[in-house]
Amino acid sequence: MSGKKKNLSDFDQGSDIDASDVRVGVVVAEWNHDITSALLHGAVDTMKSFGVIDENIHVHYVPGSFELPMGAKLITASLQVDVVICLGCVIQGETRHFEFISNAVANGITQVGLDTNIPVVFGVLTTDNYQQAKDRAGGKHGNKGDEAGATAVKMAELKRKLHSKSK
Ligand code: RBF
Repeated sequence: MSGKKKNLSDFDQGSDIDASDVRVGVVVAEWNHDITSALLHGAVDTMKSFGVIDENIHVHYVPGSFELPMGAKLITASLQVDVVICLGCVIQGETRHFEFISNAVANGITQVGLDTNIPVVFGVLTTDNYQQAKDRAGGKHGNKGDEAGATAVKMAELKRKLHSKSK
């Protein structure tokens, strides 16, 4: 990979993938809703461009980013999904909540994926301010939701490929 490219969306999106039977759970934090809903639109549009169908995209909401790992775990326990996407936006405030929430979410999301063997995609913005978040949710730095959607399809595909080899 070239060191110049900063966005996953700059890389080959794997357009030969047919994801028409991929089942996806999406957990969206309600905190900073205008940002997270823009991430959701990007993720859904991108997954559809790979062939994922509406009926196979299961969207659920949690209050804030801190709840994303539990939301993801509940989805893996109750729905038959190939992959889960977590979408949130944590903005630096005046207190240390930012670090606690960001670290807990990143660690929690990692743990859910490893514990369940279902890939969980980290689509959480952690920014210094609101404008930085806007710029990455459909603004001048693209939409990180697009990247989360593409990553989900690719991880579902990888899992399927390796699973079929093990049979
Ligand atoms: N949730 C977010 O998704 N993004 C935030 O920027 C955010 N900031 C918070 C700041 C404070 C001081 C607190 C108490 C909570 C914040 N939350 C934020 C909510 C958090 O993720 C969680 O929903 C609540 O703490 C309830 O468990």
